[in-house]
Amino acid sequence: MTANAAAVLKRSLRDKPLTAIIGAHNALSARLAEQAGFDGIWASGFELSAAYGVPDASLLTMTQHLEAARAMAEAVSVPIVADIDTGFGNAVNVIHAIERYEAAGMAAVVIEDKLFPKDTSLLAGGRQELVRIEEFEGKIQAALAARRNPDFLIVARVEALIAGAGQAEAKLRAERYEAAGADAILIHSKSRTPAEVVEFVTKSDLKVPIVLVPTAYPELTEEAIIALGKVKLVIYGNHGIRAAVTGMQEAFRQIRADRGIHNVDKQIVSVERIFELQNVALMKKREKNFLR
Ligand code: SPV
Ligand code: MG
Repeated sequence: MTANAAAVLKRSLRDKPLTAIIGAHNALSARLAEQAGFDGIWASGFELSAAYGVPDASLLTMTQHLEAARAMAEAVSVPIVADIDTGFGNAVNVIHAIERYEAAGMAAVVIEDKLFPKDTSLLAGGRQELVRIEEFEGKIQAALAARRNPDFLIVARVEALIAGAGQAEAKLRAERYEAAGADAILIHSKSRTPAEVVEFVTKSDLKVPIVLVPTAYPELTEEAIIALGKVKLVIYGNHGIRAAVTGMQEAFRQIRADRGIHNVDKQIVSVERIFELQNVALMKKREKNFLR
């Protein structure tokens, strides 16, 4: 964990053309993301829900997500952006959440403007109910009032495009959330092409940085995002859990097909690599110094 992860993230957003973070669901996946060179970790509600084998629909508690995010923060030195969904209820719940996520060493939180309990954004036919703008302004202001470190970023996530409410509603909400004090605006879309977010970004008068999650429109590369000019943060939402499933599915299938582990053993990482990821070397050093 870095002493001031929030300041590190803030500096990255200011100085880099684009900051790129990726979803993780535990300390190990966060560590792999850091080693791969990402600027930070997205403590994804979707990934954690999937890891528990439940829908991403406000079923996990705040404590479950907070503990997973804390474990990630303890395992890496890059900043963690915590996905706190709708803030787990109303503005009072938001204050409770901000106090705890900030104390746990997060650099930022993203709060989305949907009704609690939410449904996951990318689900075809999902239940996408937007909260009233005034209520969400209150939640943003509650988050701002609750944070202790002014560098701790409060990102407002606009779900109007996800809900099918159109560009005008998305623009209105983004502007109102910026005026309420949000440090950045995440515009989410489940459109299979980037056209919808590109229209939003190019017509935007926002002064605060824009955040994209290009899961549904994967052809939008970082180069193309930088060319848009106003986007400072890209979040690769769920590739950690999808890659994990790809890997485990194939390895497990192979072991069953082979009725043994003789083939799979050469195809997966060694036990030594896992020791490395567990930081066993550090434990050995401590043993040497302190075991008497
Ligand atoms: C998440 O990763 O939990 C997100 C991104 O919120 S999405 O699943 O695309 O809504
Ligand atoms: Mg989420």
